[in-house]
Amino acid sequence: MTADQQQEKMALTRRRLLQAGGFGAALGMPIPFLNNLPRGLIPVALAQGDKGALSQKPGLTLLSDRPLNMETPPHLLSDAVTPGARMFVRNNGLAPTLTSDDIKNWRLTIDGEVAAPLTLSIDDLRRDFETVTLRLQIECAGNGRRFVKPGARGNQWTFGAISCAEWTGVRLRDILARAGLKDNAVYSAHYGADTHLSGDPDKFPLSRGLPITKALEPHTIIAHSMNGGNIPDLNGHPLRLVASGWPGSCSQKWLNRIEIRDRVHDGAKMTGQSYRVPAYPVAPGTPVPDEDMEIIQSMPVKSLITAPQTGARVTADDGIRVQGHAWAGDNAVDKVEVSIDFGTSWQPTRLQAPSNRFAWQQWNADIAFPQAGYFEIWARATDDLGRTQPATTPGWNPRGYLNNMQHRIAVFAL
Ligand SMILES: Nc1nc2c(c(=O)[nH]1)N[C@H]1C(S)=C(S)[C@@H](COP(=O)(O)O)O[C@H]1N2
Ligand SMILES: [Mo]
Repeated sequence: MTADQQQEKMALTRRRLLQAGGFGAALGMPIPFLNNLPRGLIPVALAQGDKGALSQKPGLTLLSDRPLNMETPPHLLSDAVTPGARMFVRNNGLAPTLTSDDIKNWRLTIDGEVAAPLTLSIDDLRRDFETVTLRLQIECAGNGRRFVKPGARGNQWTFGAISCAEWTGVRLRDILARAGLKDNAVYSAHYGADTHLSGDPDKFPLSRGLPITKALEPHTIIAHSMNGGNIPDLNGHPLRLVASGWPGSCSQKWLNRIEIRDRVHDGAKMTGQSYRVPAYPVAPGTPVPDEDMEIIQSMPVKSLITAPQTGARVTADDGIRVQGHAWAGDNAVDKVEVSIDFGTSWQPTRLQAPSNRFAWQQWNADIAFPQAGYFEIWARATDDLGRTQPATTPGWNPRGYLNNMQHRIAVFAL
């Protein structure tokens, strides 16, 4: 069959299913063969149906339904602690459908270059290791890809592939201490219970890892809870790794195995062009050979304007309060400034200290407009090494990662 014929056949199947009463009636029932359905069929219905992803996350923007990817509009990210319902979703494969038994019997295996491999239940984690609660930001390395030119394939994230929730769990380093790292341990390899889009059980949609130094960082945790309750299903319930400040892909969801390796991990989306950028600056659009690509580590400094909402009508005389967050990968944010004259002049904002390292930082400023009319508000953050967000897209790379250009919103001063 040619691709055209295949597409035609799929469209036909879809039409017939819709005519037959569709899946709407079936929603709410378990659909055991969900993972085997043809591309594009069920997930749309699920995303839009009552039990669907959008009803779990009202107001989020659906970027793709198979795999499921949703981002959060900036004005819905105003909370210092992101609620589950407003946490973006980035899936590389199909989220697992878990029964309560699956969750009760969940096991985390620690193996590879360790003295004593471990198999731990979630109760073991809660009981045998010190519990920590931290606010940790998670940002997809592709956040901002939409604005990169020439464009890159992949989810066209704008600004909303970022969250900062309060995670509770145990330090990965405490678990690794229990297992006993061998001298040749250099990298971790993470595995989750989601399935590959092809349905092939031998393939993983994503399996990334960390250099052992980042794995041993005291803020790298295995979380069983979020915001005082369960982790949302789409964000990794019942167990996930949180390695804040690095590409979100390092924070494996539905975590069930960490292998310690004596070399850099080569799992799904560790190699080739995935989550990698050129080792040297390249002109936009230049193909870069795989061997010249480097694994992304700390994410760059960035900020977000969460209020007002872009397009808001405000009063010129009284001025307004502008607010948002800023974060800087492994670093801290030193200052955030705002401009209402297209970057000609900048004014300082009040910036709060992070509640802990790797938490995003809140900032706000009171702005007065010199006259009525159209204004843009731009924000730029600077990290503690003096690095500031660029006004336009920074160093081009083939997959459109690490775009930390300034966030801009528009307001009408009346
Ligand atoms: N098991 C698993 N973990 C995963 C992914 C995935 O596809 N499967 N996606 C990763 C990517 S690319 C990102 S950006 C974050 C997003 O976390 P969130 O969906 O909870 O917002 O999860 C990461 N962890
Ligand atoms: Mo990501």
